[in-house]
Amino acid sequence: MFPKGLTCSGSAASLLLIGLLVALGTNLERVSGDAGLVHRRFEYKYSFKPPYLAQKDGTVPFWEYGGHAIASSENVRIAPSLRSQKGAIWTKQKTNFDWWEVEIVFRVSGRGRIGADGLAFWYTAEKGSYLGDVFGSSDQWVGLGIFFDSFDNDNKHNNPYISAVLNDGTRQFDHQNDGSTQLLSGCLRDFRNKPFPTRAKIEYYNNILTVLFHNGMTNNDQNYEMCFRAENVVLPKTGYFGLSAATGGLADDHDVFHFLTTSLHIPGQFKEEPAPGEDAAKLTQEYQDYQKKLELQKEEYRKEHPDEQKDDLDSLFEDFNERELRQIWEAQTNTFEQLRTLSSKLDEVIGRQERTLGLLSVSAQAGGAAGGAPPPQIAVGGGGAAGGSSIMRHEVDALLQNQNVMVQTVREIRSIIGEVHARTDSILSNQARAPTAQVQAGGYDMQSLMNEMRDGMNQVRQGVASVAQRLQTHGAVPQAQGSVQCPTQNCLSLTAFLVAIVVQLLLMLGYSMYRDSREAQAKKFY
Ligand SMILES: [Ca+2]
Ligand SMILES: [Ca+2]
Repeated sequence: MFPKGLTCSGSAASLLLIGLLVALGTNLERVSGDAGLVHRRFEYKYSFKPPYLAQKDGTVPFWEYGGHAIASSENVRIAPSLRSQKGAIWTKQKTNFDWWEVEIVFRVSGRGRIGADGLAFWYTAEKGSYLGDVFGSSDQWVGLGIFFDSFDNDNKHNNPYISAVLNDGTRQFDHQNDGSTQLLSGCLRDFRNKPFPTRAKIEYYNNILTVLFHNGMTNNDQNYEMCFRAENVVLPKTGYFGLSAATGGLADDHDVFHFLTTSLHIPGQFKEEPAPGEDAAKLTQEYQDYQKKLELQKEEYRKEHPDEQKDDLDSLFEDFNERELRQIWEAQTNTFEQLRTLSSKLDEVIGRQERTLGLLSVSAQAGGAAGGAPPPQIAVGGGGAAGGSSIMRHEVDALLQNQNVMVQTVREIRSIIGEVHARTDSILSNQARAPTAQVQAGGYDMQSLMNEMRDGMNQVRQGVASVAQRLQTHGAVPQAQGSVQCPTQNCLSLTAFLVAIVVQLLLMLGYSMYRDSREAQAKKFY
């Protein structure tokens, strides 16, 4: 009966709990759904990416670059690993949206343990120069600069560093202190010489500037970490996106593979494109022309370089070392992934546990406030429906385990009692067969048995009352012991008995004689 009630209330509790969790879950989903309502649109006129990043003539569609920058079909090398190089690339058009997110996939690599100078991302009211003083671009800019600063100018051992600096066009960049005196925010991250390209996600939405960083240890584009988040950031209403880089005495290659801009629009304020039909037709035509042009160019290239084909084939095969390295990296990436999943799962579990504990304490408080009477260990009461939800799975398990232990103990006690019973029976029958000879021996046997039984009694008293009753029925046995002890007492009291009788007789005789004499005297008087 007890376990039955337990499972009943347990299942009711778990149902209630599941219900609550589901309610919580839908609530969370709704919130994220709200966040998801932000309209996002890919802005191809403010983006570049491989393949065909640069066209055959070296131009990057919708972008302008200069200085020592070199664009290829795969990337833009904004500053090459040579001394004192500077370069930059800027969008041709000003932005026409308020909020945006830019994802940059880049690589800063060099042979040295230390590199220089760094790479910069810009969002400024005007385009900067291609050979400027601040990471290759102009000083005294109006807007935002985010610097991937490789070289430690102030010797505080805090580079490579990612820093964000705002400028209204009046201040000169504090190179000597790595801009630390002008910093909006930043984070210490090593972005040099990573196995995979490093990434940065820069989001500007509702005057909140957020920078996320991907350390390039994996090829998974989800592994972003927070670098910083700054509120109340006011940037120019419209501006140009740009990238610049510079080298010094030390030199790194500064390569950018992807520059992907997404415009963000507050729900309800999303502007639809005018006359989409016309535009789409025009774009399709442009695309088809471009494809044809590309194919023609490919054909030409093949005719001009018949040897290239072989090289291409050779490059398809990797040598032993390369393969081994690749396999190691793949394995490591895999391990890292697994760890990440585990970690996130653990977080999930901890979150759930905390949520459940919170619910538990709330319901426990409610139960305590409702009922003044001491609450039973298991709340099965129909009145306290909310209180019934307070049983946890592990508590139920613990109770069941305790019960099992109790049942086992009772079984053991029962077997002990059975043994005691059997022994008593055998002793009683022995006594019945040979009452005189066995009495003494039986007496000693009974003594040890008595002890055993007393122990048994104690155990049983601790255990179950019904078993104790059963023991008490056997408790009558000790009374039989009175007859066991009596012969020794009898032997002693026999002489005393005879003496007493003799004394009594003498007394009686004396008394009768005395009475007779008194009666004789009395007869004389009357
Ligand atoms: Ca620096
Ligand atoms: Ca520094």
